[in-house]
Amino acid sequence: MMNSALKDAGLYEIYEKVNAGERLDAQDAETLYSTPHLPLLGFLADIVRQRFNGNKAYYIYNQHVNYSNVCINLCKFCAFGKEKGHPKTYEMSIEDVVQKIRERKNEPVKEVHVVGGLHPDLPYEYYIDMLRAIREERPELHIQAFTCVEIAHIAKIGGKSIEQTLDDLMDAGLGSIPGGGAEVFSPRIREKLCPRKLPGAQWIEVAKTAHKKGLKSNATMLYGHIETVDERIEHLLALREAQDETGGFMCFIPLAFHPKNTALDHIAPTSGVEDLRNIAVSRLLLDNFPHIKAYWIMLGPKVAQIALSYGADDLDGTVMEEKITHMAGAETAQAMTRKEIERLIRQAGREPLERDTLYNELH
Ligand code: V47
Repeated sequence: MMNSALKDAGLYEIYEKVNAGERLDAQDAETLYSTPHLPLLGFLADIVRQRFNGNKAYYIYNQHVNYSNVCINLCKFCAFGKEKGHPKTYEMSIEDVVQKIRERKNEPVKEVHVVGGLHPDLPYEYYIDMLRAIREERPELHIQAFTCVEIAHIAKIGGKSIEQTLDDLMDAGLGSIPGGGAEVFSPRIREKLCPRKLPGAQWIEVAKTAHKKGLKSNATMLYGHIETVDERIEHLLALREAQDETGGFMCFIPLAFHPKNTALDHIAPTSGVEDLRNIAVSRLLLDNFPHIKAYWIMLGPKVAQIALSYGADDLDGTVMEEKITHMAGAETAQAMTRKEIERLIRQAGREPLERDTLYNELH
């Protein structure tokens, strides 16, 4: 039955490769991005998911802190970053950040995810001292902070190399690096949407430099704006190549573009089919990434739950106070309880497992 359905859909050769654990190429990715047979795509991605993660689906008890929205990059897809002097900007002092951590000290938070805009004049020490202060307030917390783009910016502000900056940040308590800022690596997209942002090749260099120091990181791709399928495939293949070299990526997160309040608000939001397709193709192409995250904040809990049958094995977490997607019109809640997350996972037929940032199982 399944064989003939795969043959009729022109997906049988890819199925054979997936079954044999053979690597898919750009041509296969084109086929997967264009097939109308979504359930078959899910079937294929599920083979790889299961190989990596069996019946488990992960979540984390985490907290987000966005220290400032002042930004010199002003990317067209972003509703969060604002130019210095704009009436809607804010900037948290280190004490404000510590206060956010303190507020949840009675909760079993395992990770704090700290990111912000590229602030023109916060000094190098601000970032170092912030990590130290968080560590002092709650030493057991894993600090996942500063995207590769922020790290390059912090290095520039401090007049230091990426290596030295990473050493200083690690010394102050940096535990891992989140996957943001990757967007789409294509120079065409960067030129059109985020010309001031760190070029894709340099984003990868920062990640690889971190990996070589033993620091793990995540990777993302922002899809559903003006990127072509080929640009998505190039992005995924560049990440796969970097991962072959270092093995330092933990997780890949396809991020669904939210157009509201951005300079691209004429673009329609992504559809459920596109969301599931991006999860599935990433799972199939990134055969060296242990985890694929369906970030419920951006997908909505319903699509994120279905994504667990399309290659994803992680829903992210409790989050709390998310700003980047909500500024861009997300209608999801800003937090989910453990119980709600576990229910979504169980109903998808998976075993919910609370994890720490490095995917150690906690229960
Ligand atoms: O880099 C900005 C994206 C990213 C919009 O590593 C937008 O586990 C959609 O990377 N619509 C930041 N997306 C968030 C991020 C992330 C989130 C959760 C977990 C992890 C992880 C990483 O958000 C930015 C950018 O690509 N973004 N604006 C928007 N309007």
